[in-house]
Formats: sequence, structure tokens, C-alpha cells
Amino acid sequence: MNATIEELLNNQIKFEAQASIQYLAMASWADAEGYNGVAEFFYNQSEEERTHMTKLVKFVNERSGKVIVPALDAPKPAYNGLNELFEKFLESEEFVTQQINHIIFECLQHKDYNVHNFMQWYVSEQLEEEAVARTLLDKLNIIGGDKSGHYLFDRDILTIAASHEDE
Ligand code: OFO
Repeated sequence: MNATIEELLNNQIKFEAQASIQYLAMASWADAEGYNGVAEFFYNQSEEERTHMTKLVKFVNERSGKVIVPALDAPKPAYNGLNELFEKFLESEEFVTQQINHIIFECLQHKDYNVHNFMQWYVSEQLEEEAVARTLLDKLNIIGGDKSGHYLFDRDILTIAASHEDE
């Protein structure tokens, strides 16, 4: 495996792992604040990111690359409210998308069509996750500081996210 691509894939393993623990911290914060639906949403997101990480670990090993299981930064533990929580969620997804686009670019530079092909799954996954994050943040922006709006958002979040994924 090309050394640059190998390094980028290892970086990506870290970004997916970092997203996984960040979303776990978000889930835990929401749980403690009494937002059970939001907590469930982020517990699920955290699991998903973990599978994205493992998929990369397995792929690098299959291609006889060297996997470096990374040390992670401490996740942000607390938020001012649901708006900040979902702003950070969208930021995190946008960051991951940029990194994936960078890998795709480098794959083309190095003519590594195998990794390029493998990464297409991540491209569609990011498209979907960014869309869900934007939809949820748009709804929160409409709700503003309204407490009963937050109650309904928390009650409906899993349905909203699921209906988005079916589109
Ligand atoms: Fe790994 O899917 Fe988002 O970040």
C-alpha cells in the first residue's frame, strides 16, 4: 500500500474513533439532561462511527498495511443546550467529509483505484449523515429557545432521523 494512502487511512481510523467517543459523550450529556430521544440518537451514532472505524481497520489489514490504533483526544463533555449540541454534530460530520474527500483526491493522485473504490461507501455515508445533521439543526433553529418545542424534538428525533434515511 502506498505510504501516503496508508497514513491517510490511519488518520481516518482516528477521526472515526474520535467521532464515536464524541457522540458517546453527547449521548451521555443528553441522557443526564433528560433528553432520552436525543441520547438514543447519539448512542446509535456512536455505534455507527465505531463500525466505520473497524471497517477501515479491517480493510488496511486486508491490504497488508500497518494499522495504528490511535490514542484519542478527550471529548467535549458538556453543552449549553440542544442547539450547541447539534451545531457540534454538524461541524464534526463536515470535518469528516472534508477528510474523506482529501483521501479520494490523494487516491486519484496515486492511482490507487482500489482504495478509491472502497472509500465510495464513506462518501455516500457522509452525504446521508450531513443531511440528517442539517435537518435536525434546521428544526432546532425554528424551535429556538421554546421548551415545549425541545420536548417534541426529543420525542420525535428518532422518527425524523429514520424518515430522512429512507429518502
Ligand atoms: Fe463515519 O460517518 Fe460520519 O463521521
